Amino acid sequence: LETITAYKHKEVAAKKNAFPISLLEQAPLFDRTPNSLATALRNSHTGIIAEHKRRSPSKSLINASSEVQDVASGYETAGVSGMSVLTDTKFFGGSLDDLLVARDAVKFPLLRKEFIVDPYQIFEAKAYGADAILLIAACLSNYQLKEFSEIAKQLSLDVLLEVHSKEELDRSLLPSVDMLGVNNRNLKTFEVSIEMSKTLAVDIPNDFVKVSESGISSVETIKELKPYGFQGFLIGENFMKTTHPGKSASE
Ligand code: IGP
Repeated sequence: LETITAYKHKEVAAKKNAFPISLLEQAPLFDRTPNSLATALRNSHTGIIAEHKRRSPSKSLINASSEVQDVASGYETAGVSGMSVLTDTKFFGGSLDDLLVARDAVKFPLLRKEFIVDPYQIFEAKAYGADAILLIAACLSNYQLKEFSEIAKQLSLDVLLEVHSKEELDRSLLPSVDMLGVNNRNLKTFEVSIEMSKTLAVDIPNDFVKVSESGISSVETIKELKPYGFQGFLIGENFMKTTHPGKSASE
């Protein structure tokens, strides 16, 4: 995780020079009215956020052949609540262009899945058509969590804040956060356990939409997690490893 965040700081520094925030604010999509992911999850019975993920540090190649517009339309047709688009290139093989292509293809809520370490990336999310951003507690200080989530709210973006421990959860219960995500995958060891969601669920107040992330591979797992108050389920690999991710999401 330290490797990734250090890389992200460098990436952002280079982009800021080439393309300052003042230019991002002029992007046509910057004035678009977002479609709330939190609201979509609250109003849904299934609550699936389906992810576009080509590869990952833990699994290397997942899907090299699907086109992002087909994946996005497939997910939307399948009736999931929203889509997560990985925009990191170096570790996950995604891009901001993927987000733009998905935005052009669908109307449902899109989450920018990125390691956000600088407010610049929140403005980027907005300029490329996202409705929500991910913030990862493990990458950010208390001050940053508050500052970054407030910036997102000013831009009318929903915030999904990801935690992996009680300590991270305790410093994440902020009024500017809409959804709290429990990552079942430990970002340091890549170990996956659904028990993580169950353990932390009891300490998440009901005013947050609870999202369980990673390692979800069956309807049984979703049924198991619902009694703990989860309304959102972030699923990537299980759909992306198939030839038609959208078709898998509808089954
Ligand atoms: C999806 P999975 O096991 O269904 O492919 O997981 C998603 O939760 C995972 O990609 C993820 C992630 C992240 C990726 C969760 N948090 C933070 C990158 C950064």
